[in-house]
Amino acid sequence: MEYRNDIRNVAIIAHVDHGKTTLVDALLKQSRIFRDNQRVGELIMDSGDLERERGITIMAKNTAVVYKGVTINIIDTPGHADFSGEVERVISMADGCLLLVDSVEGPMPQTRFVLRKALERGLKPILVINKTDRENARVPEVLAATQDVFLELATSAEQLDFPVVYASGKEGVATTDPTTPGTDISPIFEAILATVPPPRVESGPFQMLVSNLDYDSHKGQIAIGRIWRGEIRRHDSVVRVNADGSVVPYEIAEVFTYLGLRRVETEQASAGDIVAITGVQGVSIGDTIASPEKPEALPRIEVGEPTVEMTFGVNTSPFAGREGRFSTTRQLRERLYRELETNLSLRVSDTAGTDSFLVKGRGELHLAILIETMRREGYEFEVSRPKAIVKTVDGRLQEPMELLTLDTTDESIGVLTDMLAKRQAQLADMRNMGEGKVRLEYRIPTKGLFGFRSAFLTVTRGEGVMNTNFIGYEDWHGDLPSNRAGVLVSSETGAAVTYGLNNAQGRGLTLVEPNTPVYEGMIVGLTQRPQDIAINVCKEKKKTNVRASVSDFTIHLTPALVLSLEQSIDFINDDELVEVTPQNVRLRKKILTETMRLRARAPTHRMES
Ligand SMILES: Nc1nc2c(ncn2[C@@H]2O[C@H](COP(=O)(O)OP(=O)(O)OP(=O)(O)O)[C@@H](O)[C@H]2O)c(=O)[nH]1
Ligand SMILES: [Mg+2]
Repeated sequence: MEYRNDIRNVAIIAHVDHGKTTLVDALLKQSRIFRDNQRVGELIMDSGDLERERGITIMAKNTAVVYKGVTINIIDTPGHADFSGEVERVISMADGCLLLVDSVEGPMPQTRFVLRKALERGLKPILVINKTDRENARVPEVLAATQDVFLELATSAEQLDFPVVYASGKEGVATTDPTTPGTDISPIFEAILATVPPPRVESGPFQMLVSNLDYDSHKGQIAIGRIWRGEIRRHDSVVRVNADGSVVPYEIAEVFTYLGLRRVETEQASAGDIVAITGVQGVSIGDTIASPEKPEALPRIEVGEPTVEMTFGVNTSPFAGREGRFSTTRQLRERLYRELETNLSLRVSDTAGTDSFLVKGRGELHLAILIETMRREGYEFEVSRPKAIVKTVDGRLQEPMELLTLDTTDESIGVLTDMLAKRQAQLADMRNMGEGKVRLEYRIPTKGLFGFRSAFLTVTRGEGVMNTNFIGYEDWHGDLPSNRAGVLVSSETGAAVTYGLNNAQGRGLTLVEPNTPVYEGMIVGLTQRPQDIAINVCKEKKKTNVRASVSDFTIHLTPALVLSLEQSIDFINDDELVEVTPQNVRLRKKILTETMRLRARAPTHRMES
């Protein structure tokens, strides 16, 4: 067997926020692939709009640097558990990984998840204790705790023999000796060269697994992946091997490899290279592209099952068709099914109702990001309340469970314990993290998590950090009563006015500002009462001939409460919907008129025969 010493393929994996993308910045900047005067900024790989706005990585991406004549292909992955499918999607391109662990937080549930995936795949790990510049870094404890995780997950003694690098991605320094501060990031490069095995080269007819897709308006679809066997040149004839073994022929247009943030056209690429190729259309992630001489499919990429579902439907609100560019069933359907080509842990299916689709994902954030992306593309539609995906195993109803990790302060424990008991959570672990900080771990049904995030942030005044990880299915824990109070529902269609909103504020908090167009059945506020209240927020003060008293002129409205898209999705009940358009996110009752709602609620009369 031959090896290519001019290449290393390495994935960067970690729990959310442990500094993966920042470390990639340092690797890119210090490998001198940018011109000296080029401004490159921060979190360079987080190039998506939503990634920049939220400061999180959503999609795995690759880049490459050259160090001592060796091309190092670097794959940055997301750390948020909802995007675990991305890690599973790209990890097969690598032969080794950098496992980052925050020197204060230590190993977290997602650290364990991604390390398990990497070890199962046989990746050679390098442990990076990161953010060592942090004030209360606990390097020795974090190292010991991470070693325990390795002990638990390693499948061979060899996997326990990993190098450790201490780094601050932010300061761009690393060292292998914790007592000697680093001066640059080169110890990471050196560890990669020494530890990550060079790719094995299999000679024979071309074969590559598509791990990512891109699109170029001139070149069409771009398939990205690692070549496993043989080589490829432009104008080569290839076939796409489908899941059923059938093949579709293509001619390769161009072949690119990576350098920094650019794709560089190349004459020829071979086994071990990560390439982007054009000329193949209609490809999905997981497809194999191979030489027609030997059209064998590589094992498809397996990703974890979705746990949360919601329906996406055509917008049925009275304002439908006003704000979106794409609003028909056909457009919605086409867009959702297209998403499946790249979003591997997503599932879409038709429903009995012809105007809506069932969409399943790995968590609320996974689905919320899809909704936000679609609305920015100009789609308008409505979505239902998320539900945990239940299944029947051996005749027993089962539901998904999560490990919930909360980092908070001592004072919040009491309130959180009460809140979580109502959501069927069980305390699994409680650790004192020093200085009044605690880490709580709960086992909780996925359904119990809906609406919890915003409640948790309120309780901890935005200071708490919460993480969830899917741990498996368990027997159904019983129904959960809705713990939300009623809402204020507009009884009219028109524009909300100060007078009407002021009345509404007598009953609760309002969600709309004066002059906002509202419709009958739209949710315009929240109450403390258990029941919904229909209210006319368009109501003007009666005009009288009598001069108004001074107080009438000076109505001071409390500013409307603005719910984000995720909060809106979290907030609604089963009889409600979120209407999403490029300009607005509105909440509404499914049934718009109060009479019809009351009729639907009333016990149905049995027909006497
Ligand atoms: N003190 C300190 N902060 C860091 C360091 N590296 C990253 N950060 C900060 O940690 C936060 C998260 O950094 P990212 O690089 O986006 O983390 P990530 O692991 O890529 O996050 P996800 O991709 O969303 O999982 C940012 O606010 C960074 O500025 C470091 O070495 N030291
Ligand atoms: Mg990142």
